[in-house]
Parts: sequence; C-alpha cells; structure tokens
Amino acid sequence: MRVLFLEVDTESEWAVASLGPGFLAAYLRAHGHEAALLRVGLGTDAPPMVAAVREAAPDLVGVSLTTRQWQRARALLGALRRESNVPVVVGGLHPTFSPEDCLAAEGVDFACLGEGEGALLELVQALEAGGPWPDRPIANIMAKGGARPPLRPPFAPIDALPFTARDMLDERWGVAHVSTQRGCPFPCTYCGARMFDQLYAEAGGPAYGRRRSVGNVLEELRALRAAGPLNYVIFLDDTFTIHHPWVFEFCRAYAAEFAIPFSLHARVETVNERLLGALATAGCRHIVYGVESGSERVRREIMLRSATNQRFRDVFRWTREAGIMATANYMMGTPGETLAEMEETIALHHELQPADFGYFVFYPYPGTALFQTCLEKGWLPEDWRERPAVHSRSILRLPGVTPEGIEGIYARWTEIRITATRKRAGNAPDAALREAEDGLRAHAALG
Ligand code: B12
Ligand code: SF4
Repeated sequence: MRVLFLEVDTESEWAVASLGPGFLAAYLRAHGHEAALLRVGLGTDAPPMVAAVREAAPDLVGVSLTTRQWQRARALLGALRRESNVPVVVGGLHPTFSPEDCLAAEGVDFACLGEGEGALLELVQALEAGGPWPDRPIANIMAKGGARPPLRPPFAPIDALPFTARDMLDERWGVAHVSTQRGCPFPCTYCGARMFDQLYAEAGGPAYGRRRSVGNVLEELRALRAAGPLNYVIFLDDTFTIHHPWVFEFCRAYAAEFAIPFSLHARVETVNERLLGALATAGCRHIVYGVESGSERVRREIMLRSATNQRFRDVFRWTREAGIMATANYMMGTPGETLAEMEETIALHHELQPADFGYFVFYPYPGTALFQTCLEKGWLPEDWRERPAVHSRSILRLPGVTPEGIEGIYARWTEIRITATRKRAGNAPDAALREAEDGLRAHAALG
C-alpha cells in the first residue's frame, strides 16, 4: 500500500518536518509498503495541494499534527475530501489528546492515539483487506463515529525500530535530527510531551519511557555519515541528559568515532559540571534549557518545577565555562502568574546571559494539566478551538491579568531580542540592521 504523509507547515521559515512520519515511513517500508512526503508550505493553497495528492495517488494519507498545525490541516483536509475519497489518518500530539475534535472534521477518517508504528501498519493491512471493521478495533486507532480504542503496549525493544527515514524529514545542509529516547519522566504542567507518559501510565501497561542503546544510536550515525554529508547532529530528545551512565557512555563512544558537533535539550536539574565537561569534550556545542519563569513561586506552584534560581545561575555559568552555547526558553502568561512575576523572568534573563533565547506566551495544549485547569476555571474562551494556537498572544481570560498586559511583556522581550541582535551585529550597515529588526518584529507578531 502507498501512504502519503502531508507535512502541514505553519512557520514562515524553513524547519525540519515532523519526526513522527520519519519513524512511521521506515516501519511501513520495512514491512513492504511505500511511503512518501508532501510538504504543504505556507505559500501553497488547497487546490495545488489537492492536485499534488491526486497526482501521488496514495491509498492512504497520513498527517502528523501538533495543535498549532491542526487548524490549517483541518481546512486542507476538508478541501481534499471534497475532491477525493482517499482515507485520511491523523496522529501525533494533537489527535492523541483531541481525537473527537479531529474526527468531527470533514476529511478525517481515523485518529491514532499514542505511538503509531504498530497501529499504522495494522490499519494499512486492514485497509488492504477491505476493512477496518467496526467489530474488530485496531489498538490505538479511533475511527470516525467509533469508540475509543484500547492502547497497545509501547514498542519494544526500542532498538528494533528501523532508523528514521531521512527523506521524510526534509533535512538540509548535512544537519541530522536524531531521537534517542521516547517519553519524559518530569511532571511539568504546561507540557504536551510528557502527556504520552501519563496516557500510558493511566492505561496501566508498561511505561512509555524508553531509550535506545548507545550502540544503536551510533550505528544510525555511522549510516548517516556513510550516506553523507553529516556536518551537525541535533538530538531532539526532550531531555537528553536524564540518565547519567547512558550520557557518559555515549560521550566516550561518540568522541572516539565522531568529530561532529552536536546540540541537545536539557533540564537544569539533570546536569552538573562533570557531565557538561564530558559533553563538551564529545563535541556538544549548544544546549537548550527550558527556564520558563524567573519566579520560583510560578515554577514551583504553577509549573511543578522545583529548581531554584540559583541552580539556573550555576548551570548557565557552568555551561558557558565548558564552552557550550546556552539557549534559554521563557514563557509568560501562565494561569495564576502576575505581571510582576513576568518581570522577574526578564530580570533572571539578564542574570543568566544566555547566548540566545526564545520567548513564548503560554498556550494551553489539550491533554496538559494546565489545559484542564483553564477549562475547569472557565479561562478558555468558548471559541478556543477556532483560534490559532500561537505564542505571541494569550487566548485566555485570566483573572488579574489582561491580554494587553501580557502583550506588553511580550513586546518587551521583542525589544530585548532586537537590542541583543544589534549588539551582535556590531558595525553592520544601518539598512541591514533595520531590515533584521523588521524581520524580528514580524516574526514576533506571528508567534
Ligand atoms: C522535534 C520537535 C519539534 C521539531 C519538529 C516537529 C515535530 N512535530 O516533530 C520542530 C523544531 C520543527 C518543532 C517546532 C515546534 N514545536 Co515541537 N517538538 C518537538 C519534540 C521535542 C519532539 C518530537 C519528536 O521527536 N517526536 C518523536 C516522534 C517519534 O514522536 P511523535 O512525534 O509523538 O510521533 C509518534 C506518535 O505521535 C505517532 N504519530 C505522529 N504523527 C503521526 C501521524 C500519523 C499519520 C500516525 C498514524 C501516527 C503519528 O507515531 C509516532 C511514532 O510512534 C516535541 C516533544 C515530544 N516529545 O513530542 C515537541 C512538541 C511536539 N513541540 C511543540 C511545540 C509547541 C512546537 C512549536 C509550536 C514551538 C514554538 N513555540 O515555536 C513549534 C511549531 C511546530 C508546528 N508546526 O506545529 C509541542 C506541541 C504541543 C501540542 N500539543 O501541539 C511539543 C509536544 C513540545 C511540548 N513540550 O509541549 N518541534
Ligand atoms: S522536562 Fe521538558 S519535556 Fe519533560 S515534562 Fe518538562 S517541559 Fe516536558
């Protein structure tokens, strides 16, 4: 069977395509099926997208969706259904936690809840055989009008998964995106990623968290180098530094074979000076840390993150001293956070002095604990499903804080970003600087 994955872009700049289909395509191909990618760039309207799908003549269309991608995908899939009856399955974070919403939309036939490899293969096999049949539910696959399906156990052993199908990711410049683990054990209340862990925990089966062996990861990197060029590796794991024995083993083995710089995501509680030193020696050049708030109260009481501000100061200093660039990500407008506490985040940023930073207005992702709070307290507007999931404006009606107040803080961050860019640009000509600043403001407005 031929499966066509649509990548529904929501960003104006180029970004790697979703990782999920990279894994799914590899698994389908290993079982004798065909898979291809169609990227629906921002400039592509429904008619050319529909024409491209028809030309590819798939037997099934698959779409990986975050909440941000869902709105555009819904319009595109509706347009596709008006021209073609090809079955459509959606999967990923958004369909997992909003399957009913997805299935209520025109043009969506199936939603995959949780991990997709085994489920999609079984769906493909059932479609080939003339199904699927209402009396034979496929674990993880919910059909339009159907009941919630049972969950299959997480894929095991994880090393048995075929390596990511690189042609599905649209990678460029010899930069490879590698995933070494699934799941995150932390309880952050705003985070969609950890909800997979909770979903599987509630189902009562084996835990969702798994990590590939160091040997298996290196084997994939060797294959990537052989297919070349391999200039940089981005580890996209939620928290690369969770299990120290694994990280040290990886550093030793990677350093012995590869002289290729790499980056990763970490949490300040999971690193120390020794670990950062080992990562730097192995080639780590960049770590992205979620700081989120400069208020210890907000982190502790609203986000369930207990690290102190001193821990952040120490870790950012150690990272710099190890010769690794640190990026900090900040969030503003979480439910219960005051404007004064949002100011504390700006103050902490000036202390941490990260090499780069990202700033986002809080959006309540379905499935998360904070989404539930917002729903129960009536802070979500009635039409929240119709509003774009962006990170430049708050969609919430929060007590004590106005959307304008949060927008004011967001604008401050944009100015801090512009000042930082100016400082970095040094003697660049005025016109080039103004162009860069306009670009930053436009990007900030998009969120
Ligand atoms: C890598 C990554 C990116 C990459 C690639 C995007 C991607 N979707 O892979 C980039 C850098 C582009 C990115 C950007 C953003 N991201 Co991001 N990203 C991640 C991250 C860290 C890892 C994803 C990953 O590696 N998955 C590995 C694969 C194997 O897992 P998977 O995606 O869940 O796929 C499995 C199943 O879901 C299922 N499945 C997935 N797709 C499909 C499709 C079909 C047809 C089927 C049947 C099954 C299926 O099968 C797969 C294999 O088992 C996740 C966190 C996480 N752990 O999910 C955040 C995450 C997905 N990102 C998130 C966000 C918010 C963003 C941004 C909005 C950030 C920002 N503020 O700018 C942007 C916007 C992206 C967009 N267009 O929507 C949120 C999404 C929350 C939500 N509910 O929507 C997450 C969950 C982070 C979080 N902590 O909350 N991101
Ligand atoms: S550490 Fe990161 S991935 Fe893990 S639950 Fe917190 S925000 Fe999510």
